[in-house]
Amino acid sequence: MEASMEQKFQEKIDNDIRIEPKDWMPEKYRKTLIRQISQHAHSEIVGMLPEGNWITRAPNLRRKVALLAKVQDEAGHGLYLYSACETLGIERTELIDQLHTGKAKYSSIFNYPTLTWADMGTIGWLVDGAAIMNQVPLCRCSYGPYARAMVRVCKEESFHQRQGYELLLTLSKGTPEQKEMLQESVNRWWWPALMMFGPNDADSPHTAQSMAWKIKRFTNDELRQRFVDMCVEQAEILGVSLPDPDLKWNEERGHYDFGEINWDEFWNVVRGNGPCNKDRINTRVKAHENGQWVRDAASAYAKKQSEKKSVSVA
Ligand code: FAQ
Repeated sequence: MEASMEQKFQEKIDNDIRIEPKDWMPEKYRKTLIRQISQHAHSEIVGMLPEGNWITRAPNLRRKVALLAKVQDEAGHGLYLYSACETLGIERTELIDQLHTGKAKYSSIFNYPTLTWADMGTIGWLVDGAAIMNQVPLCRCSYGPYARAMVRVCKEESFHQRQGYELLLTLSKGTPEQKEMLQESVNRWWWPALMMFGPNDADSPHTAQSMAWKIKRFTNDELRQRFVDMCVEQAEILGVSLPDPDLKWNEERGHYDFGEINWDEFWNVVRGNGPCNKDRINTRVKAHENGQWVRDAASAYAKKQSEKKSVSVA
């Protein structure tokens, strides 16, 4: 019985028919989606922190408004993604608890500090750039609610990427100090941005199955390569160098070769020992606790409204 259900399920996937919440799905498919979508949601929410840190220090009103809007957008992305995840039969409180207790991962990139104003541009260019490269294919993910959530997320991320690039372009035409700040920032963020795509395919335990289920449409290495190819040209326009002596065009492959990623650093950050892991989680937990009264007030209000409605219906 289970085997034939699984066969039909795979046939739907192979024919690009979306899986919806009430459809039968293998337990492992459901678990994989909960894992990926919740990690993605957590990344959006924790991802607000490095940039939120600079809102009060933006150099002018235009930059402040743009940064504020971007950080707000990330909160929105987290909310759509938590909602998509809840359609798989898990409560949001449980997901948040997994984040706060360190059971659930979030993207390694948000465990690095934002030390200068240029980091606001570099995050837009490289971090949002990597996020888009990874997320556009997710608009074609086999699970309907995730795929649909990603359409809006990608549109907003693409705006974020452009605001970051425009910020950097301004710095690139500025004073020698501004140019130096730009280069120093790119030097710090380049390698962590490449790590966002996850381990090399040979060391990625989930890629093969997620590709067969069309949750992922490209492997980690394929997307990382596309990202490198795209960035080289954009770096030239900015007049910055990318901190990799092995980066060079490979005529035969039709791609840029690049150096080996420091995987020890990656796993160290993923396991909780990066420069900001503890700070990020502590800040999240504190924000959650401080927001308890808002959740209580919203539930009390919703309860009152539904009581009023049931009285008027009776
Ligand atoms: N960081 O076998 P794989 C953003 C874990 S959103 C931490 O390759 P998979 C927006 C992985 O979870 C950025 N952990 O796994 C923004 C797994 O551990 P597990 C987030 C990582 O799932 C911009 C283990 O390693 N985007 O930036 C990382 O097939 C600016 C083995 O890995 C998404 O979440 C990592 N970088 O592929 C916000 C997109 N990489 O779960 C604010 C959706 C891997 O077994 C400002 N997610 N791991 O314990 C995906 O596409 C996939 O989940 C991958 C990983 C590609 C991230």
